[in-house]
Amino acid sequence: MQHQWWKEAVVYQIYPRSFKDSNGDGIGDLNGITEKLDYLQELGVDVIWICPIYASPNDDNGYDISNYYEIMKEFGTLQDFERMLAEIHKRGMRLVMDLVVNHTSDEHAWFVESRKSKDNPYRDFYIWRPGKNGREPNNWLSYFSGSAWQFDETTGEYYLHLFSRKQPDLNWENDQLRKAVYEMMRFWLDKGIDGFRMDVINHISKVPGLPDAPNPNSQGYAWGGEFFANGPRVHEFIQEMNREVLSHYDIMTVGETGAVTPHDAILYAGEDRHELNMVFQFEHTDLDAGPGGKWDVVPWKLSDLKEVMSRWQYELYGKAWNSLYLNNHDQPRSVSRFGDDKKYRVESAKMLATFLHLQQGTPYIYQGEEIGMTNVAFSSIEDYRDVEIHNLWRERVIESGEDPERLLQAIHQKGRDNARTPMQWNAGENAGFSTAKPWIQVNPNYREINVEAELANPNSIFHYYQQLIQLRKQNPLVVYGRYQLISEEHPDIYAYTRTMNENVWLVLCNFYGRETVWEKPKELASYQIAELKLGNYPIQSTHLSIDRISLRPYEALVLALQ
Ligand code: TEU
Ligand code: CA
Repeated sequence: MQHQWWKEAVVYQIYPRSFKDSNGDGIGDLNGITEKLDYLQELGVDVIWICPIYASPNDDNGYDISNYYEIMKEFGTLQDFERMLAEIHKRGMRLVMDLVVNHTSDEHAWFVESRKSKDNPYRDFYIWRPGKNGREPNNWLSYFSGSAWQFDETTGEYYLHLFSRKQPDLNWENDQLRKAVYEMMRFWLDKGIDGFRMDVINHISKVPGLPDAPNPNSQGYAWGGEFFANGPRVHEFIQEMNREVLSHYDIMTVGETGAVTPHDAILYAGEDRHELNMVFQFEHTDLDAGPGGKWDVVPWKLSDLKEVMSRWQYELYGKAWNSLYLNNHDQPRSVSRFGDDKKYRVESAKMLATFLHLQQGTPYIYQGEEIGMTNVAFSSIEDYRDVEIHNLWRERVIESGEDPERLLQAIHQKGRDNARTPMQWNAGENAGFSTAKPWIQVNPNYREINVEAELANPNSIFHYYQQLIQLRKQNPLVVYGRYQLISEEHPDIYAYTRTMNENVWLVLCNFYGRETVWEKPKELASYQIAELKLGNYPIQSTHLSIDRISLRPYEALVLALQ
């Protein structure tokens, strides 16, 4: 297996709008990030991935870009950007930017031109079709509720938008469009950035003819994923991008790819494929979705989590590299979802971190995860800001009369705004995020959960993450060792080993708030004792017998076998 810096790195994801406001307008910004770089350096992360900071009308908080060459006004200037980048590099860290090229904003100059007339030179930069039998060109659903098509009066045709109406899909079949994207990528890479996280990059190639999807709902719409995820020309396009742009720089790339299997991931990120370095898969974040989809929330099962994570570990081993994440700006907070955000918040946050960071792959920490930030439960829909949530509400409650309380409950569990409340820096006004009223309310638990309190407490979650990161830096086994699930049938414990040369480490994670016992399985019969490398409870001895280990609520242990 090739050694690479991006395999050894730990990535920290910043959602700039909610990270730190430096100028008192209630919105996080680039100078706010620069102010907090020492904090990130103290945590020990190597790479910072910043969600989109380009000019945008913010229908989807920057994922709707109106100018790829400008910084969003609320976030600062190009000069602020250059200073931030220089300060990141000065601290030995690297910067990965978001690349959003499946769609632009409808306010992007290309789209403004494109919608003007059928023979405009930019017409074909987007996906335009005439209606069919007085309806949309096909029956595809948008990710953000309703049809994926919007009628445009000027030319009497519809344009495709897999996301919001203000996010028209780009037409990657057009060579000029692809060239323009590559040129824009070079602009940022030539400024010295260190890579891209590529938004829904596996959606850029649509099946020609844009066929109707099967199994329409009562309104006639259906999920068309099979016609736009991992489409016919996607690998050709990414290989072209690699040849034209990526291969000329020492960078890291990660594709955001919903609806991928390990087999697909090897095609995107295989060591010999000349495409991307790794992808984000979504199988583990789909475990609490019922037959009705994301908002039909069901309890997830530990046995499923073992199956999914292990399958990704086994199938990618030696072929492609895993990315490891439990939350991001689109997902609920991991401690609320997979741990216990009340009685055992600290223990379970540390356990989840151990579980994730000791697997093979590049770990991603989402802002606030390192202090155990939790989901939020706003009592009114008015307090939410996310376009996905508001479209859902309009469709289900306003238009279809569904029970608002039930939907609000699902939003409390799964809504993207759970991850977007302001970073909790201290117990002061607005959690130290801003001197003004923040664009979205602070989670009321900021008085107990905040960075200042974490830094002051040697046993905090923050300090545990620091230790985990150091463990990775000091032990190549943590990066490159081979993964093996063990004690598969254990109902409470997720257990696995990592092996490199003659060294074997054992990771034990109790996923529940009760004591449980682990007994050594026969494949480890030749080991009797272990050295404790890390644990989330205070332990007196440095060595322990591994025949039978009793684990406290949410206890996690990392043991080097002897
Ligand atoms: O997300 C793409 C995506 O498919 C999901 O994670 C999506 O946000 C979720 O399923 C909605 O339920 C990316 C970005 O991460 C997200 O923030 C953007 O809204 C989206 O693309 C459009 O750019
Ligand atoms: Ca600001």
